[in-house]
Amino acid sequence: MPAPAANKRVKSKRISRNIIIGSEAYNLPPPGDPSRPKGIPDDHTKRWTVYVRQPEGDPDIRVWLNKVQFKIFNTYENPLRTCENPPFEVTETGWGGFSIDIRLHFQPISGEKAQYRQHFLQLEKYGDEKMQAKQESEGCVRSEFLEVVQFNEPTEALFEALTSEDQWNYLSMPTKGGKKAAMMAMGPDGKPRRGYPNGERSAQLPERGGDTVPFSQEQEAALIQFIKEKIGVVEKELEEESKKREETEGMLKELRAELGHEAAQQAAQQASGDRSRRR
Ligand code: SLL
Repeated sequence: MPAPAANKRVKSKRISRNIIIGSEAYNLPPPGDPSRPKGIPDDHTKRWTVYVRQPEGDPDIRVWLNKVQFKIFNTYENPLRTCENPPFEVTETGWGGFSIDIRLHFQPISGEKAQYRQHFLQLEKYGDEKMQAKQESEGCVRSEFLEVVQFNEPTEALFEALTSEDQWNYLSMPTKGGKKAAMMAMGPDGKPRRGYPNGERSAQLPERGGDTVPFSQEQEAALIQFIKEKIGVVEKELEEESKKREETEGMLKELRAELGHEAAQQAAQQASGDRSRRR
């Protein structure tokens, strides 16, 4: 078989990946405080980190993400910061929030141009009272957004990589949180059983979920079952209501026959009033 090409596209396929773009900010001890780190300008009140990372348990971000650039406020030294490897993050100190331009550079096999995202560096507490109380007690203000990156008609090479079992290998590396995440993502045979039963590759959900794998075929099937049951309940209620309606209409017909036109009209008005009040 020829190697998957980086210049041929797989028609009518689209694969998405999620990333988290966020920032965290902590208060610095005030100037003069012995615990304040040295060499920080006196007007800086916060230490912050801006980051791009993958949701826990997701397939390896490195399969498609090559490097990330963060364009921070231009009074900082070297304001265009480049991260060639994870963690894709920048840590600095400062006094004010600003908008950070983020460039996502894809792996060469993707044949994709860089994409841009923005993140506002939130340093001050925000949200309702409860949220602010939490930020206060933790001494940390975090602002995170889930972003989706879509690969529309990916190159053959990228499609191969995004549907490969290898993209889950990093989960079994003995890194922080890796082991547990790995166990959750794997089936009982230790393999993340993915793709179709006939062996054809796909970007479909893993068979089983876990703490760190929230979406799975198992969970999808349970949800479909739940919805089907609820549809059954609603259909039964509808049937009962239709039967009641038929009965009422039958009674109306009888009344019409018994009382003649005028009385029947009154009865009809009465009935329609009853119906609208019931709604
Ligand atoms: C703005 N929000 O958009 C303001 C500017 C800049 C914050 C905020 C220190 C920078 C440095 C710092 O925190 N600047 O030390 O270079 O106009």
